[in-house]
Amino acid sequence: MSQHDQAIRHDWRLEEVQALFDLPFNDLMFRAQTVHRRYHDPNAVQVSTLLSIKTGACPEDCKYCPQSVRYDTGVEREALMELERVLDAAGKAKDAGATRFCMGAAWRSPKGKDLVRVAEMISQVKAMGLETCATLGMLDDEQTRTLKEAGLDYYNHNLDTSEEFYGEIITTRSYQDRLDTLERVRDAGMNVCCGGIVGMGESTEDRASMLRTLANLPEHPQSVPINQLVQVAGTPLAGVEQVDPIDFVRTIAVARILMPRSHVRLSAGRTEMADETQALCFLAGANSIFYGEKLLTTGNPDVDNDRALFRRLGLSFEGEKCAAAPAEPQQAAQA
Ligand code: SAM
Ligand code: DTB
Ligand code: SF4
Repeated sequence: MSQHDQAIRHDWRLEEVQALFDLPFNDLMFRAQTVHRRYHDPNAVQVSTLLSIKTGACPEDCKYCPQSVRYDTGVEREALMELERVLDAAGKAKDAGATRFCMGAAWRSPKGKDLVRVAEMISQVKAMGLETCATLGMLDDEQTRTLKEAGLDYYNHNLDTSEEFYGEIITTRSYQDRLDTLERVRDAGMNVCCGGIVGMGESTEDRASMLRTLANLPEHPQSVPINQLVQVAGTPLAGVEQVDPIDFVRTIAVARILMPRSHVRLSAGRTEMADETQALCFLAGANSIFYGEKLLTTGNPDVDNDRALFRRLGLSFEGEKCAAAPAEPQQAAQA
């Protein structure tokens, strides 16, 4: 695809994005699927496995998050994980078919010698033949350089929601702080993984605004995770009205149209989602998932369930030919 591909735009207006959300569902899906097929294998899905390397007691106040020290969610504080345990988990993820291993820490930003330890985890996981991703909070220039030098492939840092709605969700760091970290990561030449959460009580306009901000960055994030809020008892967002599955699928479709080359990840929330909703998300252009029984602190579908779903849909694991191919005749479809 040429550098001057007209479909790769960074000048979306809010009304245009809003108009995509307002399309009849079938028209929206057709447009998303058309874009998807132009840039991607429509039946291949990238799979990443998550590990929480530092859990709980985070000083930030993100209202959705079970790891904030401010909410009583039952998540226990844990120290930074030992290297051996991280490598063990990475080995298991690789054996199960994951191609990327994402390490997450409940930090506002990394401190002192912790980053040196994380850098060692990154280089050793990479040496196992896995792509590496980390999500450690805000970064300064030197920290960004350290991660780049360790060989980090992707850095995850989400916008989470629109700039307009952001103040309702987080008060301990600004939208601009997030954009600054994203700029550092991009300028250091690492791949950016950046998306948000749907189902926090935001409006459709907020969803449109967040996706517009992502699409109008100087480069589209290579990976765009769209999370459905996992409601955790004790967080301020527990009990908020749940998102209509069709509206969730629309959000995926608009992300696909706005950022044609990016991997759009159907992220948190799959445990609570019907298989049919997930199938619509893949049809709308999602081509990445978190794979493995746990996200960071909450559950994710069993690997066996995901393999069965992939078989029913004829999907394969990107970069790992036949990892999910049927070993026996397809049965699940009749169930
Ligand atoms: N502490 C770092 C930070 O906030 O950047 C990294 C880890 S943090 C858990 C990574 C992302 O997970 C958040 O930005 C948010 O988008 C997502 N997340 C956290 N809790 C969630 C929940 N309950 N449901 C859906 N997504 C969630
Ligand atoms: C992302 O966008 N979603 C992931 C990952 N990036 C780090 C995290 C989801 C966390 C869900 C709540 C939990 O398990 O603690
Ligand atoms: Fe901390 Fe990240 Fe959770 Fe916010 S999302 S409370 S920064 S772990």
